[in-house]
Amino acid sequence: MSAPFYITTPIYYVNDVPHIGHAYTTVAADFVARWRRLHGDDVVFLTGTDEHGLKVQRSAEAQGVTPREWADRTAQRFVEAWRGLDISNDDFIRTTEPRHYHAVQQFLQTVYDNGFIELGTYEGLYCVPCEAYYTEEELNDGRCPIHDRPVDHVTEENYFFRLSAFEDRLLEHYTKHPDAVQPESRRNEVLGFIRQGLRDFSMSRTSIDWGIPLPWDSSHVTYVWFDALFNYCTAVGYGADPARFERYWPVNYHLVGKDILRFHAVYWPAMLMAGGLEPPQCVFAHGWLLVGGEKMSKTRLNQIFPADLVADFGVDGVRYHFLADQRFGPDGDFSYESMVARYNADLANNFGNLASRVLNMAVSYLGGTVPEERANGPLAAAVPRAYEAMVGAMADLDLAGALAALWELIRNANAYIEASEPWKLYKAGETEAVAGVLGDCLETLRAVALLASPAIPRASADLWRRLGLDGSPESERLPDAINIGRLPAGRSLVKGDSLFPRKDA
Ligand code: ME8
Repeated sequence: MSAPFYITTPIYYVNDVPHIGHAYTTVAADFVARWRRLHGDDVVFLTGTDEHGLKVQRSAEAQGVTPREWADRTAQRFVEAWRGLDISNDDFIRTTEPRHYHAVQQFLQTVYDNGFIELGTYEGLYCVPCEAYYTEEELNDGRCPIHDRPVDHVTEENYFFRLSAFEDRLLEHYTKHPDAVQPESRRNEVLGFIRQGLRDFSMSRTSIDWGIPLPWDSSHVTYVWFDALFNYCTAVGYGADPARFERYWPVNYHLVGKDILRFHAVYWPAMLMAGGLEPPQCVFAHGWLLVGGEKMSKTRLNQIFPADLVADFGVDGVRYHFLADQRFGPDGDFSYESMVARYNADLANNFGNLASRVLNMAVSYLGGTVPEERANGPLAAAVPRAYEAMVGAMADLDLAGALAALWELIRNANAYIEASEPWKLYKAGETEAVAGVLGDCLETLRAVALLASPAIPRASADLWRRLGLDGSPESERLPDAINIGRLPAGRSLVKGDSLFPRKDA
């Protein structure tokens, strides 16, 4: 029976259209989901949209439409953006769906009955883009530390979530599960925040009605973050399908940007505990994709849209860049120039070139069929070594490291061709030796197509077909599928066009 594996992206606000910052997290989650499927896991990969709250309500007002119309319109943009990047999500959740209303209300009632929600008055400083309250000390000269804009002074009668009751339990949880927040620097940040002392937070609003009403007091709607975080439980059947929920919860990975770490690693586990549920197995917070050294945002007008990059680099080119160009964890700068450079170096020169050289030689020297012979040269050991390195890196979500290990194999294969000079062997009439060398290279290409498929599914599937293989890399199961000798002799090879044509700077 295959193992359950549940991975999520944040659900994105529908006040904004999808840009490459959103794509960054989503492509990363897709890579991991595909990698796990390739190992036979029963994967649920969830993404979606966050549609309630003041921020969305105000965007809709600015457009002169109802929040629901606005949400319908923008949610569709996200669906299309992910289709355009070959994202393999199993579900797309919208917080305005009835399934989510039911789940949230049931959960709220449980937390209320457990005594962790109580009525109070709130007076505070609120940042609408964050949908969060700040204290004076947290602001920079009275401005939101994330959005660098003035905050609103708000007084409301609110229900409060008793976060303060969970300080010890959270610390105990993170001591027992040191990997539950990654990377390490983020874990330290979370521990530091908890140790400073946790304040109860207001979890309802009366000033707006665009939200989920509290089941015991319909004059209040649920605070958008309380509603949004619960999407992760709704999607796997909380309150509707207990067996399914039991199977996938607690989630394996929540991938999030560092901007929303606190919500995911402090509020969320406490909320779950309050409702008698287990906290996430791991919250992994990555850094920002910066443009010219700044975070991309609507107000800075420095947003880049995935479809524009796909037009220039293809789907695989864009996916590969996000995964390989910066480590998953720290911030990284995005630039068109470095994208061209990496595309040419890694995809056109290394990957594409290896495929076309090997296939061309096999067509010229072997009549275009997979030979029986194998030289059992250095690649026979390099293939499993690359796979093992990828397994290790992927276990740590070192996505760029995993691809670097695979590209090391590609470089080894190119170097092996240089060293063994099949063209000379062919001229010298050493037919068996040529077949042996190319046999090893073709086996390696098969392994490369297989291991690259979670990152660059299109080129990998194309290469798979050119190798005369049936099905697609996705129909294979690792680790068995990595074994050398899986490429059947006698199959017809196809040269085809270049997989990644070079780009001019
Ligand atoms: O925060 N670099 O939604 P959001 C890297 N609805 N990642 C980026 C990025 C950038 N420049 N910009 C955005 C919300 N992201 C809430 C989440 S979850 C229950 C609710 C990515 O639309 C990154 O994953 O503001 C970040 O955390 C997320 O988009 C924020 O998306």
